Amino acid sequence: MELLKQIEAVVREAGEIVLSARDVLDCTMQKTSAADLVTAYDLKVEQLLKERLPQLVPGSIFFGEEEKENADPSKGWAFIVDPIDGTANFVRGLRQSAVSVALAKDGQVEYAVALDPYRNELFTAKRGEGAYLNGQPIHVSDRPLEKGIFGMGSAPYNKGLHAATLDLLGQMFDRSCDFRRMGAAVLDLCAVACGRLDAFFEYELCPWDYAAASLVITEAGGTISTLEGKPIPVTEKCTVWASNAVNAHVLSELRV
Ligand code: LIP
Repeated sequence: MELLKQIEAVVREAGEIVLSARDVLDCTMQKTSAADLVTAYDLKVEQLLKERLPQLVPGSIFFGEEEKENADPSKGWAFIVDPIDGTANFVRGLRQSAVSVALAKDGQVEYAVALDPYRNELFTAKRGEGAYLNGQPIHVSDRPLEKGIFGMGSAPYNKGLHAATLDLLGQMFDRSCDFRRMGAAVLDLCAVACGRLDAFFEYELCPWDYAAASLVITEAGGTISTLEGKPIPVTEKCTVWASNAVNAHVLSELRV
């Protein structure tokens, strides 16, 4: 079985754990703040992925959101994993969360698998071979922002970014029809890839939030960078801008 299919199979097993969750509030803990949560299910999913994924690529490392320590994912093969993206949604039963796995080689994402277990939507990509939703090719929209809807994240773990976030939100809202804040960056970015959203920004995301979706977007004909217009790293937190090709120029016209 080809490597992408092998990763998909493990991610689907992880999705079953998400769907099996019961009494999530009883197993929820705070990390850095009341906004930054982790549950026993995040840990259970990450444990499954940590056990199974590195076996698929001997010598690879595992870089996961809930690990106490992570090795440098920019050297050799590295699985970059968010076991449950949108944990705050998961805790509250909002059913807008994802399991996200990127496989990078020397800091460049080569394979991407992101699963919305609630809608049974599996976004996949292999570098140079396109992006897919449940096996069907996907492509970004061709809607200009003035006729579009964009997604955004509110960087809830860093209150120091709220003023900048709200300023940019106002700029983008003035140029568009509307915006959505759905609470799972992986799904927001995949929504850009399949044309449901026409752009996205957030002032702070971690590699596990954006790594897989970054490849899905570029393989779907979209663009993704930092808000400063630099390439997305896979080693550190950064600002994120993503859009369809039609709106790529908008970033240079914004005050970020
Ligand atoms: C979350 C993202 C969300 C973002 C949060 C956080 P987590 O991921 O999905 O969009 O605003 O800052 O990064 O922590 O639930 O995996």
